Amino acid sequence: MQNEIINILPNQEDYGIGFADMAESDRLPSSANFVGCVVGFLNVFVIRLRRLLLAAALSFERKWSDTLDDHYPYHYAVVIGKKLDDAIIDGIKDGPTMVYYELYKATNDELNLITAQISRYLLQNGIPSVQIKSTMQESDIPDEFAKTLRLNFSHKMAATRAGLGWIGKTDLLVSEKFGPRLRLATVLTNYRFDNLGIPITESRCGKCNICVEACPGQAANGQLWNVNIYRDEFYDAFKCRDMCRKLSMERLDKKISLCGLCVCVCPQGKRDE
Ligand code: B12
Ligand code: SF4
Ligand code: SF4
Repeated sequence: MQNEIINILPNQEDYGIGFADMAESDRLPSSANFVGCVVGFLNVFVIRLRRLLLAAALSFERKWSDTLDDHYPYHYAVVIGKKLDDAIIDGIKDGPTMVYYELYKATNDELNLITAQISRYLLQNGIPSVQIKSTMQESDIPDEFAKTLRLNFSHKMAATRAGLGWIGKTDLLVSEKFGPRLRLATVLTNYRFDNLGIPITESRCGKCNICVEACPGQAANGQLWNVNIYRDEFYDAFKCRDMCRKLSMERLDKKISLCGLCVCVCPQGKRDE
């Protein structure tokens, strides 16, 4: 089953693919003995309390969950990452370009086609699934989005669960092979694949701070990610969005949110120059 899905990819060198168990178990420490259980309980309690306090601090707004639990009754995911063209990504070192915008649209189309093919293949084998497109249509975006800049599904979370990479200091999925030069799409299903990826639960950025320093919106504070840290603790999506809008208007004369300097400068996955 997995090999057939992998074979749907048109060219395996330019893609990352992973199979994920989307359950939230990584937040819970595995406690084999009584002391472990107590520590585990306290840990979970502290994490929950911290979440509650954070939520309260955010004006009692309902925060969108970082997990699937509330919204999708699916346990497993196929995550596809399409590598972005190096020459085009290297070309955005001073801000977004028209060719980057074109690449962004073309890659979305390509990913949507592949995930549709995977869904179709699963269905032919009697397995229901749902395709989560690379980008949502304007009409599908919930009203709350304007206040939170969060959707109820994170491709990046599916990717860390599939073992494809970690979350970098400017909140991008960073893979060992392609760095952040990837665009993502997902298919969700309840079919348990035989070879699931090993989830990555913490950052591998170490002391690197290149994207934090290069970010023109000063959107990140340099804190390292792990699965118990919320996005808003280390990265300000509003600062990023505002800078993306400003640069898109200045450089492309378009009301969109493109920047991508953090994608361009990351040394992970960069070709030798
Ligand atoms: C809303 C959105 C934006 C907003 C907010 C960005 C943000 N980082 O939240 C704005 C407009 C600012 C934006 C900008 C850009 N975006 Co955008 N955006 C999205 C979108 C549609 C939803 C993101 C969302 O809801 N986030 C909510 C939070 C909660 O989730 P998250 O940040 O995705 O991930 C968190 C959790 O998943 C958690 N997590 C990860 N693993 C695990 C595991 C467990 C167990 C748990 C509990 C949690 C957990 O860690 C993360 C940080 O807390 C996604 C598509 C999608 N549906 O995923 C694209 C997406 C994130 N964007 C993408 C890109 C490329 C960009 C831009 C480069 C575009 C550009 N401007 O040129 C910039 C870069 C921004 C940046 N540095 O992150 C790519 C990222 C690819 C990658 N390699 O990471 C995505 C995935 C689109 C895609 N199909 O590939 N974007
Ligand atoms: S997209 Fe631009 S503004 Fe947003 S985090 Fe990356 S470098 Fe900063
Ligand atoms: S530039 Fe450095 S800090 Fe930023 S994501 Fe890449 S490795 Fe991590």
